[in-house]
Amino acid sequence: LRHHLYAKRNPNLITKLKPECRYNDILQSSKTVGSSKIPRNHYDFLSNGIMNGSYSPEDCTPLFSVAILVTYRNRQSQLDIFIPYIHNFLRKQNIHYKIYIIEQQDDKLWNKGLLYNIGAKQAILDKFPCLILHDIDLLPLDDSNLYACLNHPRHMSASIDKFRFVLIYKTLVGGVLSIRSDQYKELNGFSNKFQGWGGEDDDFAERISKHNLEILRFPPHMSRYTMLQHKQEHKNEDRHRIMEENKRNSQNDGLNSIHYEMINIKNHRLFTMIGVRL
Ligand code: BGN
Repeated sequence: LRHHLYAKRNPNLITKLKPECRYNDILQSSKTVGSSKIPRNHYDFLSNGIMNGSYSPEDCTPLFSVAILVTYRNRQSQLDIFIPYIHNFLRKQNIHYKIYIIEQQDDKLWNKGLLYNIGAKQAILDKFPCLILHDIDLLPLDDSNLYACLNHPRHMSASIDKFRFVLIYKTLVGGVLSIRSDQYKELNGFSNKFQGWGGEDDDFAERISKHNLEILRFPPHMSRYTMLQHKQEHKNEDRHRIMEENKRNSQNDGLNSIHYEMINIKNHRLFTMIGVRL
């Protein structure tokens, strides 16, 4: 997988003259995170270097700039677990990252594909070269699962406890997926037509293969996640039909055809919340 590694900084990130961060031994570098250095000021201590959901390592120049996109509605208890967990996990990785929560603020059917398109549009505007599409109920278990893009999309959550750590089918891309921003644009993002649970990720896998991209995976032990418990969402009964329809036409349905009402973009310390009505 090494030759697939795709490194690109966010040009907006001002980098001082610092050595490049190292990635070949993440476990080793993670030991240095809890150093006993006295924080420069109280605010640094409070924020641990995180601001507006964004973090960049202090002692080295990161090679990777990554936007983490999390779609969300009405799962406060999961957000409360996910946010601190993921910051602790990611701070050990020596990457520059920012967490976007895209919240559907209406009572219409859940539309995850459209929410991802909205988040991707913002992250691309913010010059992030790499997107990680992340379910809020999945927590990564292995520090070597690098949150960065490779030269092909990577399904990062192949091994989930809920599925007894077994990949349930080969083309699954749901859960956690990394993809370069230029490739996301090339695929025209997700279909906006899937309302309710299921199917939008399988449709996205179709788009990936249509554009001759592969789905990469790290070895299973590096791709382990634990899933937070919740009740099953209402399934979309139309999902098979829409998938069949989309096989014939995906050019006009996706990132280039999103309709929504932007409510606000709110900067919290630990994440940036994009509130929308669909
Ligand atoms: C599949 C769902 C995915 C979901 C996985 C894992 C469908 C589409 C059928 C045409 N696909 O069955 O959306 O991510 O299970 O839960 O329902």
